[in-house]
Amino acid sequence: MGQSLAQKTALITGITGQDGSYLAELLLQEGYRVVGMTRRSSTDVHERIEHIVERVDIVSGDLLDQTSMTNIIAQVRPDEVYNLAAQSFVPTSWTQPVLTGEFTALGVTRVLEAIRAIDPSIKFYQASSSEMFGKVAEAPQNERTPFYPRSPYGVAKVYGHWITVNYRESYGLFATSGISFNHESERRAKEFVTRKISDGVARIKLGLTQELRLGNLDARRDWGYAGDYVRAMWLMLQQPQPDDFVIATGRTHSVRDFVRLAFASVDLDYEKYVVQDLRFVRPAEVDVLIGDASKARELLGWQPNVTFEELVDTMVRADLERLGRLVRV
Ligand code: NAP
Ligand code: G4F
Repeated sequence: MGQSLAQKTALITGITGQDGSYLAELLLQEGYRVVGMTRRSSTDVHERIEHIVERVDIVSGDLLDQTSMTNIIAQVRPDEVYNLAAQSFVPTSWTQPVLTGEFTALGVTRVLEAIRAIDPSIKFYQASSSEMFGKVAEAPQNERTPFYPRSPYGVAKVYGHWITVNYRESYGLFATSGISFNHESERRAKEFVTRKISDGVARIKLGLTQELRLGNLDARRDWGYAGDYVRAMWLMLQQPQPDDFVIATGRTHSVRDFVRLAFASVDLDYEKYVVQDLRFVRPAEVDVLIGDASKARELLGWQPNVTFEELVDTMVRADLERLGRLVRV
């Protein structure tokens, strides 16, 4: 792929994931050369980036493998690295705690070490998480709220956050941590609760199934739209100084609210279809999250554009359309 002198290069780890796909689209629009790191797989994992795969460069590497990370940074020589790759599903972190620590915690150090060794002027973004607040010390949560993670995933993200801060302070790296609250879209993997609900509602509406089995309906989250959140990630790396930023909508809703609205959007009553299933209840729960993104609003000029109601509706419509096509075939 040809590159002009002024063109910036961004490396995205986790480009095949939800956020990676939206961020790649945004950076292409902004004129970047986009390089995406993918790990070896025996199946095609490019579904979310199929529409842009001709416009990005794909390199093969793994957060578990220091050599691959160092070689990629040396070969690509990015201006900016967005570290989005992780084992990101909270329940899996209880069944695979060591692997989660390797990917989600130590993986961050491997990327930072590669940057430090090859070119410390490369800007680095770490995808930190509101799961770090866990059993929350205050509401709403901001950049100064203490962490109290409630899952091996949350613990691993706390490590990833602090190693980012530490490399900023120890070596002067431009290392920024974005503490994002939950963000969703029609590209969300189906095991996460919002997509599980939108997919389930569409299946029930189309007569493909009769029930939706869920865990704790009372948990509350600050849910936003993924497309809005990747814009914040990019803005963070355009600042004069590296820093930490909370990205959130400032509104919280229960899983039950999401369910009720999703069923209502297709004129169904959720109480007739939702079955509580203890298999989906967690050993330790994060009961309520709500973020205060004032710093991002003031310094980045960032604010979310998509409301909770729009998000629910968009996700249900997208699943109805997708499954409707399959049913018609
Ligand atoms: P996602 O859809 O689960 O994507 C995760 C990505 O990481 C995938 O591309 C996956 O590749 C890649 N990956 C996993 N293990 C890897 C490894 N060992 N080496 C290289 N790549 C690996 O997650 P997401 O929702 O886009 O989230 C992006 C990041 O933000 C994650 O770090 C997540 O923890 C964090 N975060 C997300 C949210 C949210 O609400 N979405 C909120 C806060 C923080 P494969 O396709 O090969 O599996
Ligand atoms: O959709 P979830 O699985 O997301 P969770 O655990 O909040 O984590 C997501 O957001 C984090 C940011 O805060 C990210 F860091 C992380 O990578 C991920 O993207 O669950 C949301 C809530 C939980 O309280 C869960 O107990 O929904 C509740 N829930 C109820 N029934 C369910 C279910 N969750 C899932 N996945 N499946 C259920 O059947």
